[in-house]
Amino acid sequence: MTLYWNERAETMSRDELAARQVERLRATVVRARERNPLYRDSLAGIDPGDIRTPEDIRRLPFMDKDSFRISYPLGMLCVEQNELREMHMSSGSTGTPVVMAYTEADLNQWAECMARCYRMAGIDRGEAIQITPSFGLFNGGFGFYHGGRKAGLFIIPTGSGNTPRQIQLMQDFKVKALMGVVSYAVRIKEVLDETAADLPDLKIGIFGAETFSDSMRQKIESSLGIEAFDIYGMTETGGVGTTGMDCPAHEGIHVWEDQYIVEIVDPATGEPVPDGQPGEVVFTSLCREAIPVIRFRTGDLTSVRSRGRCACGRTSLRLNRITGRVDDMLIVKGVNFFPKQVEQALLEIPGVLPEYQILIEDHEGVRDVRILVEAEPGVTGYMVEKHLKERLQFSPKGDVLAPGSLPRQPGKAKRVFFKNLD
Ligand code: DLL
Repeated sequence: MTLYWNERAETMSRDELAARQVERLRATVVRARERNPLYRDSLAGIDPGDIRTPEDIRRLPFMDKDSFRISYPLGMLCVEQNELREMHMSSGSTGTPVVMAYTEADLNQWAECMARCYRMAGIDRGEAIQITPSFGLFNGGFGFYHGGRKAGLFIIPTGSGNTPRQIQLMQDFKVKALMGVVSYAVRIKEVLDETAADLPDLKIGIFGAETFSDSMRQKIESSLGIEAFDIYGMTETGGVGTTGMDCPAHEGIHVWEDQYIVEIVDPATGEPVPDGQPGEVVFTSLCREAIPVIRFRTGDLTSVRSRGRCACGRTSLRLNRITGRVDDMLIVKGVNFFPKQVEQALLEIPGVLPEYQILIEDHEGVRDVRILVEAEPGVTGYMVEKHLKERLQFSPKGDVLAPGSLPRQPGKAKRVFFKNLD
């Protein structure tokens, strides 16, 4: 098996990549402006000829989730509706849906990105994969599916739910690789323990849709006996895998830069931040037809890890794994932190299990944090409080619960809850 799905695209020199980006960016701007009134307005006054380097993208205005929401359902379309072949949708935090629609070429572009991810993880033609995200409006199930078809994989499309049966199928069909949202990997391990089923002979897990700490990743890897890859993507860029994944070197997420331009900007000012500095991720699609995005502010936070050639040979820029979302940051008694930091610290404590909730309690304007966490016998609230205080520089209360006490949710896990005690 070769290491690459598309060796030329994945290993081209950065100069060649930049030239391709400029050419595709110009074409995207011209098309969007010609075909959609919203883009005609927002891109008025932009001369595509002024785009000479990828950095010239800074001349273009930003868009964000609201751009999708106010144009619900298909106000951002740049093709005729009869050219559409599929749609996906995420409800988002406000409940106003974000819709992504696909032409045949868009589905092919998505499949191409996903096929690169599969090959990068070491999955070859004919090998069995099990797809556990739901098949429906959420892009997860179908994204893994389209890519699996293109890459010639044997697809077990279980979708979500019925974990004991999922485990049985992994065994019966000799599944090599498991696809899912991060918290589902934890659920599989729990059900394996509850039912005393044999550990399936999995080799690879591809997980995403939620931030996960390094300690969570290690726990998943050791409990399922797999190598875990971090796959990134979102409805607005076209779904899971469109924006990249980490490679076997696990030195950051490779962005498919011939398909997307990525920028990291200061969330407050929108100005670019230097490599290595944290900021908000912004994507521009270069090859999408139905709904291209131009400088889409994702709300996700991370930094550029490297623009150098990776040990795997790929030349694309690498992002550090996602820290959280701009609106996920919690401030308690003057200390800022992200849920991922709490997860990392919790899972460093021996005997603590990967199910937890962060409860923010407001009492007469004062905020306290209570951490509810499942753990094996022997772990005490004091142990949790002491470790979190050392690692996080503030003092949450720690409530240790028996395994299985916290509710399990299908899909993305909700970890943070707010409670007003007044
Ligand atoms: O969650 C796509 C996906 C499905 C990715 C399955 C990976 C696996 P949305 O529902 O639109 O799409 O949510 C996108 O989820 O902006 C991030 O905040 C978060 N997210 C996605 N992947 C990761 C990741 C899918 N690997 C939003 N690490 C994004 C951290 C992630 N956060």
